[in-house]
Amino acid sequence: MRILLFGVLFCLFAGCSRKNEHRPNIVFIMSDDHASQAISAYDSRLIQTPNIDRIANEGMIFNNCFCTNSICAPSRATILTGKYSHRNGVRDNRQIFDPSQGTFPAILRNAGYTTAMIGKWHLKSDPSGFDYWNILPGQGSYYNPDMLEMGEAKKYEGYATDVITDLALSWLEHRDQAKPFLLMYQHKAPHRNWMPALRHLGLFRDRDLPVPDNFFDDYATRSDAARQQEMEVSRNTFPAFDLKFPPDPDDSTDYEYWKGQYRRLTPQQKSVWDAAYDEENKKLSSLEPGSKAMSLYKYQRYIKDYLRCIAAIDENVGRILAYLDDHDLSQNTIVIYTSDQGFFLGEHGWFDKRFMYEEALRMPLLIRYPAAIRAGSRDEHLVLNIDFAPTLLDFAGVPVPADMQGRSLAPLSLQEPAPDWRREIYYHYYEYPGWHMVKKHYGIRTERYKLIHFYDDIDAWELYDLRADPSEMNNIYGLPRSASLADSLKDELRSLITALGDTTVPEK
Ligand code: SGN
Ligand code: CA
Repeated sequence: MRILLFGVLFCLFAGCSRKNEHRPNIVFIMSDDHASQAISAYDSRLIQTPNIDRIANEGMIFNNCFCTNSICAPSRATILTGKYSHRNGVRDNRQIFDPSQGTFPAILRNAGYTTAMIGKWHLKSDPSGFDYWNILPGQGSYYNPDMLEMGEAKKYEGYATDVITDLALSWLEHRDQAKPFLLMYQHKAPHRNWMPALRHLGLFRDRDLPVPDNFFDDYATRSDAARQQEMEVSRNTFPAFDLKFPPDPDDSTDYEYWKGQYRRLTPQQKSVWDAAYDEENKKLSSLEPGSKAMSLYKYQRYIKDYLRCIAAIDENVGRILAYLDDHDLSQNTIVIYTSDQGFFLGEHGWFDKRFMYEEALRMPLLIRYPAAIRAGSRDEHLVLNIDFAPTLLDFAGVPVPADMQGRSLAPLSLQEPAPDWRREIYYHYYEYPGWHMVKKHYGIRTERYKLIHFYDDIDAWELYDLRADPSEMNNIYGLPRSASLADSLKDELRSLITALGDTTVPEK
């Protein structure tokens, strides 16, 4: 009896994890705006990402992971707290995160982990719950980035994706080895304005990438929300800043944005940069402004630079995985690869995210944990970014606070039965008016259907049958044949809003 009691107490205090007496280390890798269409483990039409894919091949790939509010700071606050935006207080990129509400890194640190946060943070308040932090201020820069190391401003020479990795490797090397560790290693790339590393400027030079079938979408059948956005590749990209076309001082907004980043390059970096884009820009003089050919050319420039940024992420993920291998850490370390949200890669003619449509709603999620997760496994359940915090606490054997709204993914990743897993997800986006002018909306997605309500200066519903119409080109809301479906989804949506306590939904 005494031995049993001792065993239980030992488990409680030593943090016995699920079937695992060694508390796992955690490397949480998050990039910014990395769509799953640009990870070859999900879709190999655009780019090969062998190092990121390794995490899936040696672990589990989640095919249906979604964010609850497709924008940066809100998703990050949700990941840290396990709570929806309406509960954690970060509904858009302007609100300041209050870390005193509890975050999974702080909880792990209290439970005996050594913790670090390196790279893009974007939550306005300083990181809290970390033994070490070194972050990009705000959005950060791609070249020779300024960083804040424990609050102290420093400038690092080099390319942000490489610099962040160097700092992460250095922290791993010098960490307190008596404790398990949590490393949050978070890239700026491939966020706008998609500036590649010099060594990748030649990638895709000799070929064009496939154009999405709905690049020239006319938004017929959709609500005005789809028509009135400002995120079209052909219309809303800045020629110099985004597309690296020759800068024009008369186009003052674009010129100032472009100069702000270009002037960060050293003279040597500028000469390699200019040579590469001068060569690519030769074609421009043959293209009529406003023509279809020009739109397609802009798309090629956008997607190539976006993917070039990902090439550097993939290489650097390879460096982290190699470090774990070389230091005998791979077996007992959970490695997660994700992104704060999805992104449009020309689908509907767009870049950016925000909409509840599939490309922006989806998040990549790959988890490797050889001590517990079977290599090459995949999961199709509907999982959310609110689930990340409970998952990591669960794997670490630490109790999950009752106010976290997500559920541990551990049973799914261990392929244990989960008959009561959620069958629908809830989403709410708020940042309007603002960048890209995506109207406020909330909605529900089941395995097959999606119902969205746009509100504020509009009152419009959209309904999609994702099985028949995976690209969401055909809004069936308002058709007689979908009336009862819409009614039952509305009922489910109302139940979700009540269950999740979202008092920010306007009364009608
Ligand atoms: C910047 C970008 C926007 C982007 C937001 C939010 N403009 O403002 O295109 O939507 O960030 O992105 S830029 O010209 O400054 O690049 S987020 O990922 O941080 O939410
Ligand atoms: Ca983002």
